[in-house]
Amino acid sequence: MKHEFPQDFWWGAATSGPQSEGRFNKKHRSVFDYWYDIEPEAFFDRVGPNVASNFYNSFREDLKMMKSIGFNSFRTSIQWTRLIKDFETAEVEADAVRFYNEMIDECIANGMIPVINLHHFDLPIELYEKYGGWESKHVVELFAKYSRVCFDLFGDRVKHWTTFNEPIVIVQGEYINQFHYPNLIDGKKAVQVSYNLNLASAKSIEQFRLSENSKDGKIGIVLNLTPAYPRSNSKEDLAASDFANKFHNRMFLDPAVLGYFPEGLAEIFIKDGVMWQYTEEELELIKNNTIDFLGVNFYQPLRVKAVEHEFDESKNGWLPDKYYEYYEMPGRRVNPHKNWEIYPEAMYDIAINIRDNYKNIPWYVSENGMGVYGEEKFKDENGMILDDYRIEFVTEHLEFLHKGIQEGSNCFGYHLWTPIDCWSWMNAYRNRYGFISLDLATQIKTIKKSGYWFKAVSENNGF
Ligand code: BGP
Repeated sequence: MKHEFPQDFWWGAATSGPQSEGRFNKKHRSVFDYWYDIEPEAFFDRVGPNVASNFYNSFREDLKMMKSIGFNSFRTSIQWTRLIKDFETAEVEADAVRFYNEMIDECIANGMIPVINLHHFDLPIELYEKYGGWESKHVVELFAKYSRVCFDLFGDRVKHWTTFNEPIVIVQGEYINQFHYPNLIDGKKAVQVSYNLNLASAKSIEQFRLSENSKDGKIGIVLNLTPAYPRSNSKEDLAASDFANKFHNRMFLDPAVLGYFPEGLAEIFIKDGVMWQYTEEELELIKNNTIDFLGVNFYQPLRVKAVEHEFDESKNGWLPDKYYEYYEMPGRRVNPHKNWEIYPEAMYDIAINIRDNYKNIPWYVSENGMGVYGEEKFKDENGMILDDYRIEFVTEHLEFLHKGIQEGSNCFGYHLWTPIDCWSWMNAYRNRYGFISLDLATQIKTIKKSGYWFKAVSENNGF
C-alpha cells in the first residue's frame, strides 16, 4: 500500500449537537435557535435547526450506518441548552441525560470511540441577554460548572473530550464579521471574548482533572488552523502574516498547548487600547491547564498581504484588519460552492508546525471536507451520489497528512466534516458535506460513493 497510516488510526467524521439533533424536547434556545426564531430569512431557504438531521430520534440507525462505512470513531457535541435546566446551578434535564447516555452507549456498542465536544457555537441566548455571553467571566464560570456535570455524568464511558470547537470563529462571527448572533462589530469586545474563551477552556480542563472520571481520559480543544501565508517575503507582508497568524491561530493554539499567549500580541492590544482584562491568577490557571491532545479543523489557508489602504478607525473602531489584508492569490484553486481555496499542502505545513513548535503533541484532523451545492444532480439510478470530487479532495489531503506523519508528526486520526449531511449556521442545507446524503423532505439517508470509498480506506488503514 502506498499510504499506510499509524496503528489504531482514527477513521471517522464529526458533527455537532445543534447541527444534527434537531430541537426536539429542548427547553432552552441557543443564540442560533433564537436568531432563527426572530429572523428565519437569514438562513438559506428559511431552513432552521428545528429538525436538522433528526439525530435526536434516529441516532441508532445513523450510528449503525456510520459503522457500516468503516468508522472507528465519531465526534459530536453536547448542547448546553439541552442538558442543563438551570444554568446557574447546572441542574440537569432528565430527558437530555437519557438521550446522551443512550447515544454514547450506542456509539460504543457499534465499536466507535465517542469524541465529545462541549461547545459548538451554541451559547444559551439567556446567557447573552443576561450577561453578554462570552464577554462575561460569570459565563466562564457557568461553562466550567456545566463541563463538570458532563464529565461526571458521561466520563465513565467518554474518554476523549474537547472543550470548544473553533473558538476564533465565535469571536469572528459574533464580534467582527457578523455571521453569528448578535452580529456585532466590536474589536475591543472581540479581544476580551478571545481571552475569556481561553480562560473557559482552561477552567473546563481544571474541572476535568478534578473529576473522578478523568483518570483514564483525555481532554483537548478543536481549533481551525488556517496558516497565514504571506503574499511575498517583503518585510511588510511578513509582518502582516505574523499578526494574522497570532490573531487567528496562535491566540488559541499557544495557550492551549504551551500555556501562554504568543509574545507581542498583548503589547499590540495595550498599545491600541483594546487589551483584555485579566488577573495573574487566571494566567496561572491557563498555564496549569493545557490540553492532552489537539483537534485540527482544516478547510482553507489564509493568504494575507500588508495593508494597502490605511485602516479607518473612525468607521467601526479598532479591528484586527488594521494589521493585514486578505490576499486573493492569482491562480488559486477554489471550491466554487463556498469560494474557499483548496490547498492540501497546508496539511503538511500544519503537521510540521505542530511537530516543531508545539511539543509534537498528539493531534488529529477533527474536520476537513468539501461543501457542495446541488449534489442531487450527481445521483445514479439507485439514488447514490457519485461524489468523485470529494474522494479526490480527501485523498489529496490525506496524502499531505501522510507525508507529515512520515516525517514524525504525531497525528492519530482523520475525521471528515461530516458523517451525514447536516445543518449549517447560515447556509442551512445549501452545501452538503457528508459521506451520507440526507433527503430533507423524507429524512431518508443514503450512503454516497465517497462513503463506500472511505470504508475501504479505513479497513486497509490507508490507500
Ligand atoms: C466548520 C464548523 C462546522 C461546519 C463546517 C462547514 O467551521 O466547525 O460546524 O459548519 O465549518 O462550514 P459551513 O457549514 O459554513 O459550510
